[in-house]
Amino acid sequence: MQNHISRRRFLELAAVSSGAALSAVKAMSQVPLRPLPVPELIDAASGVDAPVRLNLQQSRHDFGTGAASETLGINSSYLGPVVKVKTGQQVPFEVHNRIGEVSTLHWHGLHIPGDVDGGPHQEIEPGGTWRPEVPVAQPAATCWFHSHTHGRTARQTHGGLAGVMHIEDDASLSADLPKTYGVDDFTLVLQDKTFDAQGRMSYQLTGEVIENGFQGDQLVVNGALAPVGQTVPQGLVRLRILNACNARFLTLSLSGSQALNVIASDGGFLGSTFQTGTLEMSPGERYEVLLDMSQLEEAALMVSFSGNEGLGGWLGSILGRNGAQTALVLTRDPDRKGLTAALPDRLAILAPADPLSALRKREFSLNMGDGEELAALAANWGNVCGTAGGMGINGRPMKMDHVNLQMRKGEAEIWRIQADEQRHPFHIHGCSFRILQQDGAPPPGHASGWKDMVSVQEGWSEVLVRFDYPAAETSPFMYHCHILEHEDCGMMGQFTVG
Ligand SMILES: [Cu+2]
Repeated sequence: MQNHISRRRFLELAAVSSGAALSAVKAMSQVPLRPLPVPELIDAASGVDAPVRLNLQQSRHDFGTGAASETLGINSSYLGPVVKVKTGQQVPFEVHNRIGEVSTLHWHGLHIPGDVDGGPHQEIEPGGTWRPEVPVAQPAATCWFHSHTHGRTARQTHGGLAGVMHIEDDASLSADLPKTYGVDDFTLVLQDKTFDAQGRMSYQLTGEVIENGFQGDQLVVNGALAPVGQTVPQGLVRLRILNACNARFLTLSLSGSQALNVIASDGGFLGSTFQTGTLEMSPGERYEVLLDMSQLEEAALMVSFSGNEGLGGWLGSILGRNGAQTALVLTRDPDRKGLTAALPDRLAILAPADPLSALRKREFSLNMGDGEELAALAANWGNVCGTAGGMGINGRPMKMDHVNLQMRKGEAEIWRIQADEQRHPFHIHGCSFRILQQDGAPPPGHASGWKDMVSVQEGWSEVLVRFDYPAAETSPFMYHCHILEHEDCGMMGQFTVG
C-alpha cells in the first residue's frame, strides 16, 4: 500500500516536474512523520463569561522518543494553548501556579501597562493565582506568553511554560487569509531539545550552557519530535511560527527552493507579502507565512540551527547535524477545497519609520564575561551565572530593586544597541518598534515592519521605539537579551514609563 501510494505520488509529481514536491517526498521517505500536534484553542475573541484559566502545572510528556519526560505545561502536558483575543477587548485571566515553585507569566509582544505585563515583579507564589485584566489595544499580531521568573526563566520556559496568543482585529478577521484554526491556519512552536539515552528531555545549567545559551540537537514542533506531518486543503495555508528556543537562531526555508511568503512579523502584518528564500528567526521572534497549496501537492518546511555555536554547536557542524532538517511536511488533500485566493499584495498601511520623530538617542552595550567586577555584581544581585562570569547591559547586571531608565509616555526614542561578543536577540517590553538597522545594515524586508525583537551582533542595531503604556516603579518594563540563560545571568535592565 505504502509503495503503491509512493509510486502514484511519484508519477504525479514527475508529471508536474516540481522540484519542491520531489524533495518533500524525499524527505518523507526517509523518516516517519508524527502528526502535527495542534494546541488547544481558547477562543476568547468574541468575549468570555468567565476569566480565561491558565494552569501552570508539572507534568510528564512523550516528545516521541517513547519515554516520558518531566515537563511543565499550561493546561497541558507540555507548552500551552493558543489563546485568541480581539483588539478592543479587556481579557480577564486566572493564572494558577501549580508547579511547586515561584513563577510568572509574561505576555510577550503585548502593548499593555507594566502592572499586567507579567514580568519578574509579578511573581505568582506556588499554589497562588494571578488575575490580570489584560487590555488588548494593538492591531492583529501573533504574540506569545512564557515564564519570566528572574533566575528561572530559562529552565521554566525550556520545561514547557510557553503558549501562543493570536490577536485579531476587524481587518484581520475580514481579510482574504486562511483563518480556520487547525485546518488552514496553523501555529508552530519551534524548539530545540536534548534527550538522554533513555529518551528523556535533559537540561543542565552548566557554565557553558549559560555562556552560549542552551543548544539542543533535536528539533521539536509543538512538543513533538520533527518531522511532523499535516494534511491541508487545496488552497492557501497560513503558518504562524514562533521560535521558542532558549538560545537557538533558526533558519527556515521550503523544500525545492520555493519562496517563503512572509505576511507578518512580531507586531503584525507587513505592508505587503515579502518573498524570501530563507528566513532567520531569533529566539522570541514570530513570523507568519503563506503557502499556496493549490500549486503544490506537498511542501516541506526545513529548519537549520544557526547562531551562537559554542563547542557543542561546532562539533554538531562537523558531524553535519546543523544542516537543514525537515520540520513539517504539508500534504494536500485533493478532496478538500480551501481558500483559493491570490497572495495578498496589500496587508496593512505601514508608514516608513521616521527617525526624526525621536526626541533622544540612547546607547546600550550588551556585556558578557568581561572581568570579575561584573561577575561579582551579577552574583550579589541575584542573577544566575554559575561559572559563566557575569553579564549585563552598560556594565550593570540586572538588579530587581533598581530602575535603570525612566521614559516619558508618548515620546519616541532611538535605541542603539551593540554587543561585546556573540549575537543576542534584544527584546523590549510593552511596545513594538521599527528596526532602523540590524547588525550594522538595513533590516531585511521581513523585519522592516513592527517588531519587538532585534538581533545584535557586529556593528550597531538601531530601533525606533515609542512608549505609550505606563509602568510604575513597582512594575517596571524590562529590556533584555532573549537568550534566556543570558537574561537569567543579568543581561537585562528595567525602565518606567510615566
Ligand atoms: Cu544574550
